[in-house]
Amino acid sequence: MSFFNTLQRNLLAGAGLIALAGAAVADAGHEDAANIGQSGDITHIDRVIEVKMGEMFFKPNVFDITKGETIKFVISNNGRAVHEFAIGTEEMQINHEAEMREMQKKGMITVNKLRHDKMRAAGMMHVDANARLLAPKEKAELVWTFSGDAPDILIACNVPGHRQAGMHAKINITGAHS
Ligand SMILES: [Cu+2]
Repeated sequence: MSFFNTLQRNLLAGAGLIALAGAAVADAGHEDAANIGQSGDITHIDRVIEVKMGEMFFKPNVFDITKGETIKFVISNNGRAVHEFAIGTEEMQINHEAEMREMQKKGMITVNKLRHDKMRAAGMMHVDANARLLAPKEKAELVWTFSGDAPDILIACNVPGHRQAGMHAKINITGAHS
């Protein structure tokens, strides 16, 4: 299963399919199927966190989360380059970066533009339950329930080179949500 699921945005509007996409993503890390949680229910949000992206950072870059909490991330790309906000294990981030490199090679992603037309043509629409890829000045939301038990979840930008340049953020999951 590819980290990039190819479900169309309109299909993802169905709640059942959101859950499906979340499961597919969790399976992306091969046999051990790291559990990183799932797409959250937008009618049961515990907390809203605003995140700014730029070269090469997330602000904030540490997220203290209670296990089971549903967070709505409101993500802005205030930078000049394309940036991504992706929740995943180290292994998932590495796999994702490899696919992103492919997309870059095929011209779907340039330094500062997203070519949705090319992604669509290749069947690689970048619609993942656990990630948002944003062109400069774009904004997006991502609702996630941190119910998983994978010990090494982080947030990273997998535009090739960005994570290595420091574009990653720590997620500390503690306790249990009441
Ligand atoms: Cu980036």
